[in-house]
Amino acid sequence: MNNSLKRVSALVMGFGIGLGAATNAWSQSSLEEVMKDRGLTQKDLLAAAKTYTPTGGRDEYLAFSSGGQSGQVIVYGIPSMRILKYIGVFTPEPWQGYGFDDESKAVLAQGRIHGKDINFGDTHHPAFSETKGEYNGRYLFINDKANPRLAVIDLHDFETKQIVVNPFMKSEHGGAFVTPNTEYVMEAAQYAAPFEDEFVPLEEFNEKYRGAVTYWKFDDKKGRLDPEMSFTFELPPYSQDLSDAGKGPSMGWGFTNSFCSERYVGGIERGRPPFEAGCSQKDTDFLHVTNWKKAAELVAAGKVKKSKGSYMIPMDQAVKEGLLYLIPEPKSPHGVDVSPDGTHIIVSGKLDSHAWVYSWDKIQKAIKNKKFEGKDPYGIPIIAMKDALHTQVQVGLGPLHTQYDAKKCVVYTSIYVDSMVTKWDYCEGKVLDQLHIHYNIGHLVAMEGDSVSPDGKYLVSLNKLAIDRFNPVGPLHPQNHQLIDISGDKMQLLYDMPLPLGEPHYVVAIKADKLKPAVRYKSGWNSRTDSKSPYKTRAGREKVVRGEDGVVHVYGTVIRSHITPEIIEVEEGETVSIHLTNLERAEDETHGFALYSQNVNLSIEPGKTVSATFKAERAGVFPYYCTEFCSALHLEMQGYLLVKPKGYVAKAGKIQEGTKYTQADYDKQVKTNVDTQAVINSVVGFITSHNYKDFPEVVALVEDATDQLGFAEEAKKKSETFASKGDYQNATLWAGQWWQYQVKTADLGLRAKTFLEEHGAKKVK
Ligand code: K7E
Ligand code: CUA
Repeated sequence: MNNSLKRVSALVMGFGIGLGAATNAWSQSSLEEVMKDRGLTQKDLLAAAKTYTPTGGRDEYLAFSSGGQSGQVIVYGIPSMRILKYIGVFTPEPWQGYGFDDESKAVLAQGRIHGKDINFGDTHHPAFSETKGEYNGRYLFINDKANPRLAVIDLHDFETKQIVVNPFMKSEHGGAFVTPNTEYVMEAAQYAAPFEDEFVPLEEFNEKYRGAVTYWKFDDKKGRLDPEMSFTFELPPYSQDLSDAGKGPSMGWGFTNSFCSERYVGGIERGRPPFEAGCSQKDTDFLHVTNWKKAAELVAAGKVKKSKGSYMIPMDQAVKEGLLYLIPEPKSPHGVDVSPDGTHIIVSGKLDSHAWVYSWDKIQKAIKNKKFEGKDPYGIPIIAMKDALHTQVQVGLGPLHTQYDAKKCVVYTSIYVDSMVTKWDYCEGKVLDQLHIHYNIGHLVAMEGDSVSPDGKYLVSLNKLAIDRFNPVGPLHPQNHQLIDISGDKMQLLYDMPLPLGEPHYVVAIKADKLKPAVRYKSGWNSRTDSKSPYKTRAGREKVVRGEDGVVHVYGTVIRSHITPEIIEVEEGETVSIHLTNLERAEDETHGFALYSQNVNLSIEPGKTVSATFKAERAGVFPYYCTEFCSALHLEMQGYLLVKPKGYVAKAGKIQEGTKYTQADYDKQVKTNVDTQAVINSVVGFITSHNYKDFPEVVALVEDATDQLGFAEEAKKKSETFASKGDYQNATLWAGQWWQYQVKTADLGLRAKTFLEEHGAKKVK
């Protein structure tokens, strides 16, 4: 290797020297010694072998966890339990620039309520989009319990695209649950409240406070929920809880729990018994059965009126049209889970030690024969428990949620009070196995557990308390997600994963190979609207425009290792809108942009265009820089926003050069550049003599390298022009820039070469 190649390689290939020594130290200890040192058993080793993923390895499943109060979604791999991403949803997330760039601010602004920004969400239930009941890997939905909202995340880039606010509810819980072809996303209210946005006294609770379930129409082509075509069922004020959509024979129907059909209103400070006493008096609550298919037909036929801009089906209309029924269910229920084949529905009551299995066949017969045991105070027909129930099974104290296995009839129910998972057979009605977890399990998730064909294999237990499982970190403990192997007859606990970001309620897990996320955007892309940004800027077309809107628009670009423009001048009081396009095509070459004291912090992934608009209220000097360590000259990726006082008159003179250069400096730089070019040529020779066009990753790198080489050529011309005029100051500086572009070309070229070598590229003639 010649000297300049070494220099370039050292510069561009990073700083990883001396790994060999560490490897040797490892190999000195035997497995037995490590086991002894760390006090590991054979069982531990087996568990480790089932979860350990060697460097570069991939997971079989990806889990999408609610981030609880963080208002985010957490993505991790199964079985490794390694966290891969936090997706900003209802909450600003600085690293992704979410809630900082204008484009994502517009998404968060969709979630405003009565004009107020709400910068958190109490996320509970994520759900995948489905085709014929199978996860299709295209979208993820998640709800916000505190401020009744739903969000749409596109799994093409793992970004939040839309937030909708429920026009009727004041809180919700039973969302997001998806119908088998993602026709609708269910969202059910939790705490009853008046539909109007005005004061209604609690004395009018029974008459004016209402529950509801909304079926949000999903427009599959646009990838967005369509509020115009969505409809809501008015429901009694029973504190609706979770929902699930029917499938197979129960396709077209939805199921929603309730936990306070007593309609009790507390007021402990007024001497009234509290909510908890009044809401747990009756032995049963009501499962609500709604017919969304028929409701959609009524909407299409123009038979449903709109209220607050959205379709609303009043209870009397729902009853008259046969769209709404009630069935008694175990006291204070929580989960309602429809079986993969759609024939059974399992409901667990927190205050009942049984899980109740309903038969859809029986429910349907009762509806068909109009066999009801009576009506509730709102005139809704009630199907008798005996006319709907298949069986009841004693599963443990405080059963909550149920997941279905790949094996027929086998289910897993979370047992909150007893801190365990019960595996049981809902066809035969018998318990098969029980496993203690740590501690107080809430939801649990099996692989593809909500689809029509669950995979089984692993179960994750989402525990409410961690207590003594991890190193103490103060009174607020992390959450504990425990991985359980369910492939055999006996459940086996494999691994504890601490999750320190809000209280996740539910997780959904999908086969990793169903996801096909992009590695870059189309050039100049607004990722939030999924369209070309009007601010897209190409290399060499950077400009500053004082627009008719009175705003100073900066059309800029970022690429290793400079931001263009590097100097922005505005006047005090002007509004500035900085639009930056990342010109990179190479994988993982994200640039950041942070600006002093203006709360501007952007993430610009390859191809993306983002904007930041702010008022330059005060005169001053505001440095900006790239926040991602993107290249050896990352620290030099910087610039200045100069906010001049009103009426400022520039002093004569120019920028003083800190260092002076001579012809000798110029000649030295040119020599380096000529050597570097030889290296580049040899790398290019290697690439073009192989079938690199068969590797899209390499094609992208080559495109970027070609761009950089083009820039090098331009800088070279400039340096030569200055040299010919004897201006060695500028000649040397431009020769330096010429070399910078060469280094980036070489970096990309070497990355491409390594990729080809590692992926067995073939030589072509
Ligand atoms: Cu916490 Cu599904 Cu909101 Cu149960 S929910 S635990
Ligand atoms: Cu771009 Cu650091």
